[in-house]
Amino acid sequence: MAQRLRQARKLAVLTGAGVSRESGIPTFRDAQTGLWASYDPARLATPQGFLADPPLVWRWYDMRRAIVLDAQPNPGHLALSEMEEMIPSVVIITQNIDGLHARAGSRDIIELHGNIARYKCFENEHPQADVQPGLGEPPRCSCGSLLRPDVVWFGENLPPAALERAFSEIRSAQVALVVGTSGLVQPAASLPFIARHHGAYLVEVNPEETATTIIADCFLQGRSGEILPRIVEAMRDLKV
Ligand code: BJW
Repeated sequence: MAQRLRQARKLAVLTGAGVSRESGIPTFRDAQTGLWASYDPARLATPQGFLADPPLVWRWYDMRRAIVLDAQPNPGHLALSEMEEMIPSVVIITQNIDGLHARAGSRDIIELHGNIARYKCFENEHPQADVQPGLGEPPRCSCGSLLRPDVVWFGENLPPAALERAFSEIRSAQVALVVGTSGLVQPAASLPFIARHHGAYLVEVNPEETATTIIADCFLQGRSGEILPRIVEAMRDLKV
């Protein structure tokens, strides 16, 4: 497996919440500690939920933004950025909104579900910078619409350019590495299947089996903060 990675000209990495778990950021679907165990996604992560109670949703994202700002990239994020030293093209396709891949030094990142540090207005998607923290409710854009975090909620389309590029990169990768995602949310969940269909060698890293495991060529069971640095170490020991 390390040899496959070492010889790849292009590596596409699909990441989910699990890669940031060891940075102290909760995942969504863990039965005990996942966000959806104590919060209702229909009220907090849909456009309808936002319109029903804008301050509730605004405060929930403020709380999560504070966690993200406090967090540091973990050895898993760092190992992925180190792979760039050994593979000519590494693209990170992430469902995460926390910005930790960029802070770990990865240079080519496709954010499928947006970024919690950015804001836009609800009606017209006007981007908005410099929003004060702790307002308690969403301020308004100059067009009059309420501001919201620039993330993708259920029922919303993913940013078209990001999605198009993700499909294209995954089709042309020799190796696809799927890390810390349950593989339950579409369309991101279809990317590993497309990679496999186009002949990529598929490696999955996760403590649990997922919807992707059945098609993986190699399933490495464990935490990404432990497994990914070991992969990098094994790659460094190999000659190409
Ligand atoms: C570790 C670890 C460690 C733990 N190391 N690993 C029916 C069928 C098919 C599709 C649909 C359907 N009904 C509706 C849909 C569409 C819907 C969808 O897929 N729903 C499914 C839930 C059924 N998708 C959408 O709505 C998307 N838009 C879309 O499709 O547009 C077209 C359309 C429109 C209208 C109707 C139909 C189609 C948009 C999806 C947006 C998802 N948004 C969220 C919130 C983002 C903002 C925020 O953060 O608040 O994105 S939801 C949440 O799930 C978040 C994540 O990015 C996403 C994926 O979760 P992820 O990352 O996989 O996390 P978990 O918690 O699920 O898994 C964590 C994993 O880590 C686990 O496997 C652990 O084992 C592992 N782990 N510790 C490594 N240390």
